[in-house]
Order: sequence, then C-alpha cells, then structure tokens
Amino acid sequence: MNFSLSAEHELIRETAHKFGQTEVLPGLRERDRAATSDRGMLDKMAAAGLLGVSIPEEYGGSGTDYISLGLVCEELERADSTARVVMSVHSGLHSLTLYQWGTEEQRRRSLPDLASGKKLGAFGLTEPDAGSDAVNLRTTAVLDGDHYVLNGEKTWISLADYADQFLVIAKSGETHVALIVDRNLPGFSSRALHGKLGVRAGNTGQIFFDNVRVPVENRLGDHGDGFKVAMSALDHGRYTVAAGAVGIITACLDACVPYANDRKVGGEPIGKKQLVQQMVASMVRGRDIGRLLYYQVGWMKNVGMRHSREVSMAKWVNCEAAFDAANKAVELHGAYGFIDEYPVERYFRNSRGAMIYEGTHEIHTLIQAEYALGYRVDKQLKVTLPGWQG
Ligand code: COS
Repeated sequence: MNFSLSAEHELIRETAHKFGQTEVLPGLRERDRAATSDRGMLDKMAAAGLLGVSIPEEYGGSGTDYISLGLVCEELERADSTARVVMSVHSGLHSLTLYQWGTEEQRRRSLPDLASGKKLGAFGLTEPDAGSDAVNLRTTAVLDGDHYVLNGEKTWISLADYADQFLVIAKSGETHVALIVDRNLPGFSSRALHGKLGVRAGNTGQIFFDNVRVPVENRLGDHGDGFKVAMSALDHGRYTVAAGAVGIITACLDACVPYANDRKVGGEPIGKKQLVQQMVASMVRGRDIGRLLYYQVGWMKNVGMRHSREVSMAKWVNCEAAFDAANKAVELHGAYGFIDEYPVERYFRNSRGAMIYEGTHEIHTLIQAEYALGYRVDKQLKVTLPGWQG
C-alpha cells in the first residue's frame, strides 16, 4: 500500500485550491445571499483545465488519475459547494459515465468538447415522484424508427439552465434507457428552482421534455441498460461528493482554528477549553477518515475495480462527518456562527444538502446493511469504467 500523493497530485491540489480562493470565493457571500449563480465561473473552470480532469488525453482530457478528481473536488468544496457540484455533474455523473458506457464513436464525438469545457454536461435521473425510488420513473422514451420520443420532467437538476447536454434516464416500456439529450432539441426547456436552503450560489432547476426526438445513436448502452447506466453514474457522482465533503470539514477547520486561538474568554483563548478541543478533534477525525475513504475509492477506480459498496460508504460517512463538523463549527463560533459575516453557517446549510442528494443518508444506511447481511452482492458489471491508463 502506498498512501503518498505524487508531485502531480500535489500540483493539482494546489491548482484547485488557488482556483477556489481566487475565483470562487470573491463575491460569494453576495451571490449566496442573493441566490444568484455565476455563469462566468464555469468558463473559468474550463480555462483552468478542471473540467477535463481524469478524462484520458486521447479524448482531450488531462489524463490524470481518478484520485486527482477527488483532490479537485475536495479543494473546490473547501471554497464553496457550488464549484464542487459542477465537477460532480459535469465530470462525475456525465463525462465519466459517457467514458464508461460510450462507444468509441460516442466518446470521440462528445468527450473532447466536455473535457475542454466547450460543452457542459449534466444528469437527469430524479423526478418529482422518483427520488430514492429511482427505478419508478415517469419520464418515457418511446422508440419511433431511429429516434426515441421523450416526454416528462426531471427535477433537482444541477446546471439545468447552463448545461449543453444531459444524460437522461427514462422508462421505455418495462425497461429503462439512458440518452444524451442536447438542450437545443425542439421540445426541451428548463427553469431554475428558487428558495434552496444551501448551494444558493449554484444553478439548480427542472428540465422538461415535450416530444423531444432523441436520435438512437445518442443512447448509452443497449436498450434496457438505462438503470445500470444511472447506477454507474452514481458510483462516479458519489465519489466526487465524498471527496468534496472532506473539503467542507477542512474549511470548518480553516475557520475554527484561528477563531479558537483568537477568541478569548476570561483572558484565555477558547482553544484551551476542553469542550472546544473536543469539537476540533472531532473535525480532524472526520477529515482524516474521510480522506482515507475517498482515496481508497480513487485507487479502486484507478485499478478498474468495482467500488459500489465502498463509494456508498465514503459518501455516507463523509457527508455525515461534514454536517457534524459544520454544526460544531457553528457552535464553536457562538452567535458569530449564526450570521454570514463568518462562513460557517454556509457550510452548515451546504453540508445538509449532501445528506440528501446522490443517495440519502437513509439509502446509504440501507445499502451498507444489505451488503453486510448478504442481501446485496455485487456482480461483475456489464461495462466497467476503464482503469487509469497512466
Ligand atoms: N453499476 C452498474 N450496474 C449496477 C450498479 C452499479 N453501481 N448497481 C446496480 N447495478 C445493476 C444491478 O446489477 C442490477 O442489474 P440486473 O438487473 O442485471 O441484476 C440492476 O442494476 C438493479 O440493481 P439493484 O437490484 O441493486 O437495484 P435496486 O433496485 O436494489 O437499487 C437502490 C436500489 C436504493 C440502491 C437504488 O435505487 C438507489 O441507489 N437509489 C438512490 C438513487 C439516488 O441516489 N438518487 C439521487 C440522485 S441525485 S443525482
């Protein structure tokens, strides 16, 4: 076992960290207050090469390994969840799934533009009546010659107003299909959701399909593979969320350590108080365990192993730890934790969302129990994500 990060990893971490500090944080409090997203940030992420991380060079990506994607997510979410969400949907749920399931022709057609950020990708699984129960979708795709006719709606779609193409999972007869849907197709529309508790500076919305004709050549996998494609996408998306959660814990420590050293009670820094130390220790514990969990998943991706159980574990444990750390960070800041003059109330709101999306806290609890009890056993996948070729 080798736990050391390479010089290239350190460089990627540093690049993502600087990006978070210089491009994500300025003006963020105002955008978060006003609940407005910054479309320009996506262009900057593209220019910085972040949107092609972990896509092989032959498809226009950076050719870096899968741990690199985790490191980028950790550092971006250390600044704000909105930037990490972009990586989750564009790189994790969309691009890596296309890389995994796409034919050579589909990869060559789509991945270079996605990796360069010329095009943005997003993911459409969740519906108003299908969240955890992802199998029971109402969106339908009816085969008509060499097209699928798509009708229905998807909700809680990150980048709904910005993405150029969506990986949409729909019911087709008794089975499912996964289709790449271009937003320019007639009958496609989107609208933003407002009033969110967290990730307020990010674009989240609904997408609608009114007799959208999608060419069969845009289908990922075979007719009937749609649910498997969706589950594969979640293996990648959950990885990015698990890594990002560690970034929230690090951000809590970034805020709490100086505060605990500066803030005095009775002439003594509150960091000297044992109950404050207990909170800080718990954050450090969450960060270090969380890193090991996501590094392990990154390694499994690198060597081409199935990691559905491990990624569910990492997502479950890390998101809980991030919410706990953010809650403690608010506590540690006292009344200052309750106002957006300090960042910790944002971490508290943002970390709560990650316990819902990409598999709720309850779904991951059940998945882990099912594996442990022998009710869930992973089979050989029909199509696997290629390991890192580096
Ligand atoms: N990759 C590829 N294929 C997978 C897979 C994966 N990670 N996980 C499961 N599959 C395949 C299975 O092999 C099975 O194939 P067969 O029909 O050939 O046997 C098929 O998909 C169905 O799998 P499974 O039986 O595990 O499905 P369940 O109905 O038991 O899944 C859960 C239930 C709860 C695990 C699933 O519905 C789920 O994860 N729900 C949460 C969805 C979610 O996270 N939504 C949030 C989206 S926010 S982007």
